[in-house]
Amino acid sequence: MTKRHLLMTGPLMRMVMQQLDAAFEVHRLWEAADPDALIAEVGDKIEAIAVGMHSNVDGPLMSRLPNLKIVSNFGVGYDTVDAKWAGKNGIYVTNTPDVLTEEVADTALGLILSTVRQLSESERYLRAGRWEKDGPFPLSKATLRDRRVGIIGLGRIGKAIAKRLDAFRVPVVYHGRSEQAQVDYGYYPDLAKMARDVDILVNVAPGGPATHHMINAAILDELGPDGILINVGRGSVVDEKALVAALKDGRILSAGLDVFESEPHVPAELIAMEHVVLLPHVGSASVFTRNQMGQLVVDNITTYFETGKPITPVAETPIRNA
Ligand code: NAP
Ligand code: 8YV
Repeated sequence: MTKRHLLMTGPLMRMVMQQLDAAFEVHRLWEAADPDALIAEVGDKIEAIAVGMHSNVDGPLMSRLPNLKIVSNFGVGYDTVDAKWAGKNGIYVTNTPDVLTEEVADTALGLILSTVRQLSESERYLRAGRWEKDGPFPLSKATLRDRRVGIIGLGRIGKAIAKRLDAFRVPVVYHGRSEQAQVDYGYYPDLAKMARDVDILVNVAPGGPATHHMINAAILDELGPDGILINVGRGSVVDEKALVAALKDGRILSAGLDVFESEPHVPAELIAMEHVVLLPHVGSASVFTRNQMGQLVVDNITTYFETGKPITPVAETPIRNA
């Protein structure tokens, strides 16, 4: 039986590549000496794309693939795929929701605790032999006691973070584009007002033009000198230059970041700051969770070709029968 043709824009997990290689004629764009020539040669045969966060799948690329039916994205965030263009042109886009929710919420809590209680900094102190040489690590400036958390983006992951904070007896409020039904947490339609009223801002909103630099100098000033910013959403949501300035000037206390504006680049000024906590985008990065994400990338494509409908299409995707 002849295999359908699939374009892979960059390397994915081995278990994903193995399964896709077995089921499809896979074209590896990043390995092509001339990617443009590869698209010109096989573009009209391509029916599916498998993509990670490493590359953009935009209108100009998709318009060169006239038989494209599905773009399967590794990750719940799909800001690197032009889903609006795909939807308008009858192409499914899928992501990997739910299977990573608890893992990312765990990471967010780890970042909150580590930042508030300066745990990374105190570990570096111990490893440098300073406990023995200089005495006890200084008391942490902050505590989780008497803090309020404001979550930007109370979606799947935001709710899982809030649930964990409930157990810690830390009050939670949230900001989003609209108030949610059946949610007891206080809603702030105005992000600046929420930033003024809370001590910790946690961003779990997606990337993209609508949220670009939503957390800017003015929002950080509202958060104030005791305030802490946690970002597990997307780096593009935070104006990184404004954040560095606010941290340097002591206009906010600290930050715990898993995502950055130009990954894997992290500004040297942030790296030089002892009191901030910086993670290399590991929110979902356990073998257990990444395997589930990878399987969903494969299953979305194979299920689409078997049934005409993928498992987890994104909101912009038109539901239609193949
Ligand atoms: P989700 O269920 O769709 O939640 C996203 C939330 O963001 C929604 O509550 C939505 O609320 C809010 N939102 C969307 N656009 C907004 C805007 N313009 N302004 C304010 N709020 C907005 O998605 P999820 O599964 O929780 O994932 C959320 C994001 O986390 C992903 O998109 C991804 O960027 C990030 N993520 C990061 C990692 C990591 O490794 N660090 C891992 C997984 C996910 P409204 O619709 O009411 O506005
Ligand atoms: C992944 C993520 O690290 O799901 C997301 O949106 O940011 C993470 O789970 C990323 O997608 C891997 O490429």
